[in-house]
Amino acid sequence: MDTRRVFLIAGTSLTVLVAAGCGSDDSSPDVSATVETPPASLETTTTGVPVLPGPEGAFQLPGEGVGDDNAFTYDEAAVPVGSSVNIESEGENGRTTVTFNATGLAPNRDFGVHAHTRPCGPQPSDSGPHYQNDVDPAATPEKPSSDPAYANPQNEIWLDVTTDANGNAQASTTVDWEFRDGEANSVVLHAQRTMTGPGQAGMAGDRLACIDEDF
Ligand SMILES: [Cu+2]
Repeated sequence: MDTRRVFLIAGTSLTVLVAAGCGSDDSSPDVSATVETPPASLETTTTGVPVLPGPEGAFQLPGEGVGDDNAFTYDEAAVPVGSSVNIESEGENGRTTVTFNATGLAPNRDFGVHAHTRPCGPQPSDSGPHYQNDVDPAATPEKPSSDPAYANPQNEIWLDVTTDANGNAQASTTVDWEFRDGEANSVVLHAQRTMTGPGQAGMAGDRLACIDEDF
């Protein structure tokens, strides 16, 4: 009996310690499950080179970012802290395929998703306009391209999704071009599906979240 009780107490303490060890976002113990992997990976990294593991793609509030790759949510209801996005981009022989995998977003809702030019920042607008292969000559910083001849899913990267009941979603797109080096730096999640009509093409409502991606 005594031994068992001691074991249970020890087990409990260990759990608390592990949870505390994850505590880069100590304000929300509920998300500890989503950040369990990073500490484990860090422990096995004995070379002294801090490989930033899991946090990549896990959304945080602006100002709480870790490392160079930021993933910010500007709307915690739609894109909860700890939800995550994984983006893969493969360019080859003049074609590029980008895939988008999200977990833990708000369930059963639409998101417009695009590649944007600038890195994420504290403000939703920091990520700049959409990356375009053929750049719309009429676009300005104040008035981004909304001409369907340029703002379309063949000339930009669009990865609109509808989440399932668990808030998960996948999308993939292939375009007939490769990114110019350094000119696409983020992926932005918007509040609506992307519109296509003249004067509104490419628009998809508020920017809800942003993740750095070095295309
Ligand atoms: Cu966008």
